[in-house]
Amino acid sequence: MDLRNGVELRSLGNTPDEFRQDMLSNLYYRRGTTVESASAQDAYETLALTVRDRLAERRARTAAAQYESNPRWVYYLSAEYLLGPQLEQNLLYSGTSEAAHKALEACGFKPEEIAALDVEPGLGNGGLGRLAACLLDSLATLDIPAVGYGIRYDLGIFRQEFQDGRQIERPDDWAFQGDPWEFPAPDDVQTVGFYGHVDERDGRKVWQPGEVVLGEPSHLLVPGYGTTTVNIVRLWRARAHQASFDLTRFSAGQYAEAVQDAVRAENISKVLYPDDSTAAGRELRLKQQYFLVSCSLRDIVRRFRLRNSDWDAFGSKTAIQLNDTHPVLAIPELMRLLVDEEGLDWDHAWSLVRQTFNYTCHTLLPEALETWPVDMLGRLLPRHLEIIYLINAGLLEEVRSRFPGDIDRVRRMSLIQETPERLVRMANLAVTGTTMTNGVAELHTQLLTSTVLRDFHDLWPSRFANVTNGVSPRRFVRLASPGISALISSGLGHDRWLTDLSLLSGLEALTGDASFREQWREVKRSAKAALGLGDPGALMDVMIKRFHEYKRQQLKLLHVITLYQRIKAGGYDGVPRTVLFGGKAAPAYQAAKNIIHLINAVAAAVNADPAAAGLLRVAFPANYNITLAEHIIPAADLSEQISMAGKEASGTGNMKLTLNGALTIGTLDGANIEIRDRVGADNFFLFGLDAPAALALRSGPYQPRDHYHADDELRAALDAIRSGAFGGVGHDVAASLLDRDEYLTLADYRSYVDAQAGVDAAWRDQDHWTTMSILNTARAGFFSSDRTVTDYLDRIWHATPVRVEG
Ligand code: CR1
Repeated sequence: MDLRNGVELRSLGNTPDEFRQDMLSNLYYRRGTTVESASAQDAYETLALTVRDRLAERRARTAAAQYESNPRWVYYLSAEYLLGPQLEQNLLYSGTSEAAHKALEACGFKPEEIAALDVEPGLGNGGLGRLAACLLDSLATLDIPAVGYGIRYDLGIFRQEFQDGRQIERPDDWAFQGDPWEFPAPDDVQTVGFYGHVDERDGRKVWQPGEVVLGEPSHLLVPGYGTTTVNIVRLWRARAHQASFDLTRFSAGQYAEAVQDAVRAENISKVLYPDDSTAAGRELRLKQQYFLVSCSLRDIVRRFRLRNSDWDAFGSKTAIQLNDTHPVLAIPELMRLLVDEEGLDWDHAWSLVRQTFNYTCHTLLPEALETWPVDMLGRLLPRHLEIIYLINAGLLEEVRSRFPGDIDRVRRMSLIQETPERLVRMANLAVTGTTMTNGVAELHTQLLTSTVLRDFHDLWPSRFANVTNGVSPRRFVRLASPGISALISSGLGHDRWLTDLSLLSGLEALTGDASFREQWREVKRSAKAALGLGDPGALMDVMIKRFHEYKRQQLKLLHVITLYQRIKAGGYDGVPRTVLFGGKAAPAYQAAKNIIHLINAVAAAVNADPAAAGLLRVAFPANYNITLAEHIIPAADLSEQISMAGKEASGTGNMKLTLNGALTIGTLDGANIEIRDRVGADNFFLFGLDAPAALALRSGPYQPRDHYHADDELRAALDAIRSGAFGGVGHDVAASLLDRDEYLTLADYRSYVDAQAGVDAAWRDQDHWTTMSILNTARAGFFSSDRTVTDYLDRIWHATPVRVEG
């Protein structure tokens, strides 16, 4: 192949023989060992390198083609990525699964055992981090020149264990054995400043940082499916400057003191904050955010300069997406680079900045909209605070001229909250410093523009758009469900659905084919058998997501207790069910941890009771992550999407489950609404208050105890919890529901339990259930992240593909 300057690259072969040869040379030359003495870990790493080499070759072609065309780049800035296990993905995308299988066997290794050594980098918490990974997958698949930027945390999201039913958090040293997928790039190291003061020199502001830390990048390959394009995600790791090692103290035996500055520097990328949807107001987190932003922007500018010299072109060559507010300091940082370092005038710089950035909001919870104490921000980043004040002055001037005399509005929209504490409002800064702000589902965008960001929508209505989330069909259908995928492909007669998911609609015609229905049922059944949690004949009822009171795992639990009490009373008329929970709670979120503890206690009681055998079982495998999700999702019959309406921004697990033929029981919240619109009301179990009704009830004098008194089954379930039938933790959970019930669990209980009776009735007609299941898959093609990326391209990024010769 012809790269730049006519340099040729030898192409690697993909026959089993060639693959085996390359594996052997990697084993000898890069692992430094032999077949006879190779451990399973050696085999895994060697395999990974051999697959990686194939992708690296495509990466080289991609980089050359992208450089050549000098396109508009899409840069995705995200503090979190949940990339999932890399081996199976990279085998599939490089088309080497079979060759690898044969090569391993020829060397005496069991492919499944080797695959099990692949550790997923858990560099994110939940939906937002996984969405980032799905978008990168689709960007590459659609041949868009794109780079993801993030942080290479030493410790990812904690490993969850249960001890006496309680969640225990263990460190996740994911790269302990090294990470064979990573390419370190120490020569692209960046220097990041913190603290210090601002001087003025020749009329220009100069920030003199009081502390500097190095940002060392490495990248992972992000292959597209069915195309040559291989993009990258670049992750920054904090390194101490060598000057921060105090040799004098070390020589004097003061070992801890000698390294304390170095340790402080490297702590910046030490650990992922395990909070989901709550702002953690800690200085270290603010440092992480600035670290990501500063390293990434310098890298983006470096890349821009490879092909361009004129700053005027910057905005048209660069689209930077801010994934939630975590990277929003990029706005003042780019202003600082352009004005202080490059000498552009303020207005010119501001127009480039606004042209460059766009912002995605992922929440409706007011407590999740980040704010930072003015003092803290000003101490850590003195020049940035000045810049934020200047941006604010411009904003407030515009507000005053548009809405003269509306002092309240000025107060609400200011980038600075004044009372009770002075805080910088990052979401306000994000909307002000970007071209477009988007929500992640129709309802979410509508609620954003009518509530949380209403004032900004009043001022700049055309700056808002919706882009409904999506998921990668490669990861969450093809890799997660080889069985369903093979059946879909044989039913449709092709596998083009993997890159055009709307083609799933071809399955509708097959619902009339009894043998196809039978095969569909069989595939779902064997996925349940493979999961090994409960009888494969039972209805697999799945609730997998982070633990949060607004998501209402407690509602699902009340339903389980009600079923159990019906069994105990001899009045159970439901179908056999396995109820499966999966998910983590933020370590400091006690109410959510109580719910986990209580679920485990109820599971222990139910699973040990012979009366429940064959009727009800509760499974709660620990440490829910992408790897586990890929096993659970294909096995699910029922998808629990039961948040209080108006709280879940979108949800993406709901999409993954629908695509795998699970039927949803859900509220009219987030993307559930769009799922129901598409699969049809007859193929969806709806219950509960809608968003306006929930809001109305919440804003009045809501009395959860009224529901307790009015409903015998609800009362019995709560009494059991409260009395300690499932341990002391039940008391706290019951008290919180009876006294506050912030998320209207009791108000929705009866409607939910009745809808679950509808689920039982539907399950009894297996043939009809299968038809509904197929229809769910057939009609869910919209929820591909390829469609999501296409929407971002049309509405926000305005970037075009660069095709790479194969
Ligand atoms: C939202 O809670 C949404 C994802 C992706 C989550 C969820 O409803 O589907 O973002 N937010 O847009 C989140 O993870 C930390 O915040």
